[in-house]
Amino acid sequence: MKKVGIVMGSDSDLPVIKKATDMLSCLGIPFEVHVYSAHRTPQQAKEFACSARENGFGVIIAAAGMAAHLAGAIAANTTLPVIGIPCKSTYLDGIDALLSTVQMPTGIPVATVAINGGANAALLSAQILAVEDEEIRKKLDEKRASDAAAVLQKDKDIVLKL
Ligand code: RP5
Repeated sequence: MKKVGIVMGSDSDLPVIKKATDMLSCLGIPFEVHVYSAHRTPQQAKEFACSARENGFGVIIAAAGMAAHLAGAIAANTTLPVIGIPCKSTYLDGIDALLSTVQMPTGIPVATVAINGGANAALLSAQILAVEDEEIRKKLDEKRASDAAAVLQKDKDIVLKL
């Protein structure tokens, strides 16, 4: 099974990444996590991206806040799909990172999830791997069914309560 590569710009992004690793663990998908910054350690970020395919990764998640260039910098150095997570930092409520991540110029796409959207980044990475992996597809189908059952139970509960 291909691995998911997860890169965060700073260890201060870890709470967002934890949502992604928890989801991937639930789905039984292997992953590897690194701290590489597009600004502070650009060489390491580039080397990770350049070697990601030969190192067994099928998709990369990149999380960063503020002037968030990490996902774009990773995407510039690989043709693997890259999912960007804009992280909310102290100022501007994460809008800065959202716009920096989503507004990629033509030619180097980054699939951007919501601000702090770690869980959805993991689910999207799983869906990408599921194109070629039946085992992951089944797990995603099971998860959709159990999520729907949980909502239907909430509906029953609220009808009884109110
Ligand atoms: C970004 O700057 C990181 O991804 C982080 O979200 C933000 C702040 O980094 P620290 O100052 O907390 O290391 O590069």
